Amino acid sequence: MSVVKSNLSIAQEKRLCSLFGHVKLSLLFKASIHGYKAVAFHSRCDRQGPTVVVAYNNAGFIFGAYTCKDYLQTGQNIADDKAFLFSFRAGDQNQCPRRIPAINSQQAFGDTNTGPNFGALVFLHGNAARVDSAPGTFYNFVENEMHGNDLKLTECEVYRVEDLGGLLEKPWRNVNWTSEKRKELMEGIQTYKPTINSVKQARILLIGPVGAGKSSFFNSINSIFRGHVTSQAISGSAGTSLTTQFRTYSIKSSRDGKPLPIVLCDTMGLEETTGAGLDLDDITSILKGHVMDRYQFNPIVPLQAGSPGYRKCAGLEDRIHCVAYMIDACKVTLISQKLEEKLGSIRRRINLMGIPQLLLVTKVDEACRHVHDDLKEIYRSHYIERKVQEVAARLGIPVSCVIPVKNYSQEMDLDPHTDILLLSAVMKMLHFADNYFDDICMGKDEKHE
Ligand SMILES: Nc1nc2c(ncn2[C@@H]2O[C@H](COP(=O)(O)OP(=O)(O)OP(=O)(O)O)[C@@H](O)[C@H]2O)c(=O)[nH]1
Ligand SMILES: [Mg+2]
Repeated sequence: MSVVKSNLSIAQEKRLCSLFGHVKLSLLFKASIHGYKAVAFHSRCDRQGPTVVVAYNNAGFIFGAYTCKDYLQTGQNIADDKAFLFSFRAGDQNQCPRRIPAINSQQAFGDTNTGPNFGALVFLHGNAARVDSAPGTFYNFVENEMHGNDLKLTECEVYRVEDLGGLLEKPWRNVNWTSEKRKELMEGIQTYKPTINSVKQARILLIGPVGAGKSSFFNSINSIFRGHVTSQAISGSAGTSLTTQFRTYSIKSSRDGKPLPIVLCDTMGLEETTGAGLDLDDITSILKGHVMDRYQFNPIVPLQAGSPGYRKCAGLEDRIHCVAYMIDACKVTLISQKLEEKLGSIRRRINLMGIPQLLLVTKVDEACRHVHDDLKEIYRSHYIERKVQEVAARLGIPVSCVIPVKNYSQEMDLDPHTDILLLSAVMKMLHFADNYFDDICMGKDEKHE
């Protein structure tokens, strides 16, 4: 699955966004990839909430249409007082985009089975790389100013428009951002002891879609204890999972220090299609401690008992004591139904085994500009709060078990605020692992009674 890239330059995206305020654009449809066909547009853009069509032509115009309503192919004219057409010259940085509201907001667009149909502009007209232009129908404009009379499209994209909102008056969780807190968290992790003597290290399994930041999370925690940014685990972006081996990472408390009482287990990314990405049966084997470090995942054939990489006699110390799901904050809304179902089956299986689970929402810096500018605003960001609630509801995990974090990705130096969020997440993992150990002890006690 290759990544579909936007045609907009950063400067052009900024100019487009200036029409909306504080929003985030996510590319849903790109005609040169998905086809200049109405049916291809509808299959990707129906029921997506607020969207903007962005068309390009050889005359150098970027023009299109926004609606805050769903495309549903009802055959009706749709009322939308927020809808508008827009246009700007691709190369002219100083020109403010033109914004043209509907003549009558009761008729903003025709919800037909054609391409996006705003009356005066119908994109993908005749299932081709064309726009039909008829000013006076729903919208009025001068054709030369809208598209330079060039109706042949060189590209046509549709983006979901997400309102990022502003900042809450009060944070919805309180964080102590002091250097004392950072030190306390590091010491808390260094001195942690599982409540069961036979287990020396709590094993935490990281599971999540491709590119969610699983390997980066290990790299980030490792960096904090090393005292500088490191990247032992391979991380980056590719269509499929970069991590193809099961890795159990021990972390030293400093460069020459003792191993910490925690092992982070990194896995291959989940994919929505069967036979791709991490397999449910392999997850079960990992949970039970049967999968050895550096086992090469094979999405087609799960690990079999007796195969190389299979640990036959797995003890409690080999098992997983807490599972941490990782989801990219920018992709929460884009999680497909299939992936949601896959995550649901994984969750049900882990629930049956009584292993505590929490969820880390990564890339908060990419998802929200306020957080990008100042990480301390993380619990005041409307957008992050909404994403946490949305992902909690979709995966059936209580909001109290969802932690937003930022991994180290391009930074050269450590940042104390980034560390505090990451270390707090590790602390929570250790508390959850304790719950698992307590449960096992109670089970034993009950058997003895
Ligand atoms: N801005 C930002 N980038 C991040 C964050 N976490 C990870 N990344 C970037 O996202 C990309 C994917 O991260 P990985 O850690 O490789 O993701 P993964 O879940 O291990 O992916 P696979 O192994 O391919 O399944 C990398 O380019 C990281 O630098 C984050 O919190 N913020
Ligand atoms: Mg990885």
